[in-house]
This record gives sequence, C-alpha cells and structure tokens, in this order.
Amino acid sequence: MPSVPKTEKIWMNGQMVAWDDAKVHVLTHALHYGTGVFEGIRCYDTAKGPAIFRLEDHLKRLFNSGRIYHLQSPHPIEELHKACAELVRLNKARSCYLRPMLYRGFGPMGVHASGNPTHALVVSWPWGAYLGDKAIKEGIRATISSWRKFPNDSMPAMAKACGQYLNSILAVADAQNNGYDEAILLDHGGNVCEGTGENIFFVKDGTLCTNDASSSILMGITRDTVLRLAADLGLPVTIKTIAVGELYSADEVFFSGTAAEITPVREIDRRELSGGRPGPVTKRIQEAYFEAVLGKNKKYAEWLTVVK
Ligand code: PPE
Repeated sequence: MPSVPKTEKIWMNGQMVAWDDAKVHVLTHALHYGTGVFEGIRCYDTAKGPAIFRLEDHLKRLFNSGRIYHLQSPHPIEELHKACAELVRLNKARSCYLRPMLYRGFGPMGVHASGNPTHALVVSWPWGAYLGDKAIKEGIRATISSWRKFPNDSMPAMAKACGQYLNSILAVADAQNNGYDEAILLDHGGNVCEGTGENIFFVKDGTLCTNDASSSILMGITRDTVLRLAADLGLPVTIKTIAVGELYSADEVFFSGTAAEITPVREIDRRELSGGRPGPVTKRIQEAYFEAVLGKNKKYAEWLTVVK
C-alpha cells in the first residue's frame, strides 16, 4: 500500500501546523506505551460539498474512550468538531479520512502515566477503499485467527485505544502472510468478536445477525448505521453471540467499518460464501450505505456535516 500523501495542514493542540512541522518527541509517552485514543471518520464528496459522516458520534466516542483511559482532552469537543471541518477546508479535500487523537505526550517516563500531558491532534488524508476497490465490489477472503481478542476484563474493547491495536496487528499480519485478506478474532470461549478493524455481520435465511458489547467488540458507528438501514429496509435483525459454525454456514457475511465501509466476505477458511461473491442482502446494505454517506438519501441528512 502507498504511504499517506502529504496534505497542507495538521491540527495540533489548537493550532493548524504545516505537515512537515507536525512532529512529536521520541519520549512521547504514547509511542512507548500506546497511551492514546483515536477515531477514524470519513468525509465524502456529496452534491452539497464535502460532508463528514457522523462526526458528532465519532467525537463522542473519542471522548468516551478518553474517559476510560484518563485522557482528558485539553480542548472541548466543539473545538475538535471545528478542527475537523477546518482541515477538510484547508486541505481542499472533496473526500478524505479524518484521524482525531488524544494521547499522552512527553513528561515523566514509566507506566504511571498521569504526569504526562494529554495532547490532541487531528490529521486528514485521502484514503480509498480500505481493503482495495476489488474488495468492496467482489468481497474478500478471511480466516479465523489463532490470536484471541482480549476480553473486556483485560482491556475495554469498546474503547478505541492505540495500544489495543497490537492485537489486531498480530492477527492481520498472520492472516495476510497466510494468503488471506483479513482476520476474524474469537474470544476465549471460541465465539466470534470482530475483524481487526471492522465489525462483522452474517445473513441466514433472510435475517441479519451481529453481536454486541458483551462480545468484546468496538461498538462500531458503521455497525449502528447498518442496523438503522436494515430496520428502514424492513430486514429482520438478531443481536446475539455468534459461533464460528454460524459464519462458516452463513448465506452471506460482511464487515462494517468507517475505513472498510461495507466489505463483503466471499470466503472464510476455504469455505465459500454466497457462491464466492457478494450476496443480495450485503449488496442492498452496501447500496443503502453509500446512498447515506454520499447524501443521496434525505432520510439520513442529519448524519452529514457539510463543509462549506
Ligand atoms: N472494530 C474495530 C476493531 C475497529 O478498529 C473498527 C474501526 C470497527 C470495529 C468499526 O468501527 P466504526 O468505524 O465505528 O464503524 N476501525 C477504524 C480504524 C482502521 C485502521 O486500520 O486504522 C476505522 O475503520 O476507521
């Protein structure tokens, strides 16, 4: 994958800083211990201009993740809101990905983190399809990881915290080294949690199914969007613990996430799903999702922050 292309500005602690000047010290606490929380938000090119999807909900989750890790933003939520919109404007993006973060900076070293100042930043960059354009259209091949998802009593899965992603990084590296596109993590009871950066859904006999916070997952905003779209489409939904066998024998499986959007899964561990191509329910959800984020369905206008 290509590196992130340089943009004009990065917002750091209340200031718009030139790309090349957005630097941190090597003793930044978050670099050593992963002490940060972050968000991933997409801005789409709509007929009304660039529009940030569910900005408020993402920033609320950022602040909630921060509360769990004692990372209090030095700037109010409204300021981060403005920073995101301003970055889209300054970086002249029609569409982009936004990455706000609260993290521990330079101060006393050691795991006793509280003496380190909390900093805030927002970066934006153009980001195409997370797993590639082909993944969105044709689906991906996934495997069940031998790495287990950390349980909620080891680390709070509902927090989007930097260090927690080492678990995902191990799982996706093994999956890709073994020729798969993505990994699915299970909990210690052998039940399904989620992908390394996505929530998971399956379809069986016309019913859509996913798990919830009791399964050590990040409570995805895209997951929530899918549930609303499904309700509006009149699709029956079940929320419950998912066994591996249910995925292997599902009619359809797909991932949801800000970066991954709606990515169909066409195979898991050499078991073909929906004939090895995206299934009809997945396609309906995907279509409705893109209509919503691209501002093509008025019903979901309140989810969009249009940047003038
Ligand atoms: N689970 C995990 C572990 C996760 O990281 C994400 C988002 C989701 C579920 C879906 O959440 P949501 O985006 O609110 O629907 N992963 C973000 C980061 C991916 C990355 O590689 O970085 C994202 O999609 O922005």
